[in-house]
Amino acid sequence: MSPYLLRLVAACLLLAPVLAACGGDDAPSTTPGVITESPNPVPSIGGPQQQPAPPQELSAEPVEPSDGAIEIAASGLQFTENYLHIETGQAVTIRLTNEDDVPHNLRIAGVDGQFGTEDDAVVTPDQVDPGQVGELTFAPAAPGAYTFRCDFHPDTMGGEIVVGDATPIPAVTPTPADASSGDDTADTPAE
Ligand SMILES: [Cu+2]
Repeated sequence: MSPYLLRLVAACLLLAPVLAACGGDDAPSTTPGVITESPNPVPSIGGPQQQPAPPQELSAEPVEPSDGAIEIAASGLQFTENYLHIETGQAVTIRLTNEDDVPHNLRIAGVDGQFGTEDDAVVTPDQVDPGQVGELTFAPAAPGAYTFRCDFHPDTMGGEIVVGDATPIPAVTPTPADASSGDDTADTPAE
């Protein structure tokens, strides 16, 4: 390559970014009056994400807090009250008394609709032993229906906390066919 060509190539390389920067794109990247919204991981308007269906038939009537608290029990491997209702913007303390002789707890899925994630609300202690009381405070950011469950009995113990005038998610009720096939396929070792 001749020295002349080399200089030409070098000049082009040096000029390329300048030409690209000057060409065409004369609109400023920030337009006055236009607010760019930043992504928000917590939906504040749309409400909670799709929640799992509770694995226990809901109580007929919703339970409202009394003095900011709702008292429920775990008894006979079920939540005694599992259809709870609070107003939008309200915080509620849920107190769970374990009347059984096995551990229970109560975990709310939170806005992401998933159990076992950071936005869950879980009673303290997270294992409520027989005779103990566990407690949590739930202050949802958005109205909607939130599912809770017992981590020790996730297939049989659960419920709904309805915030505002949302509709509770119906429980999954096993059909007789499901129940019998479930028994058939249950792999319990002979004792
Ligand atoms: Cu349980």
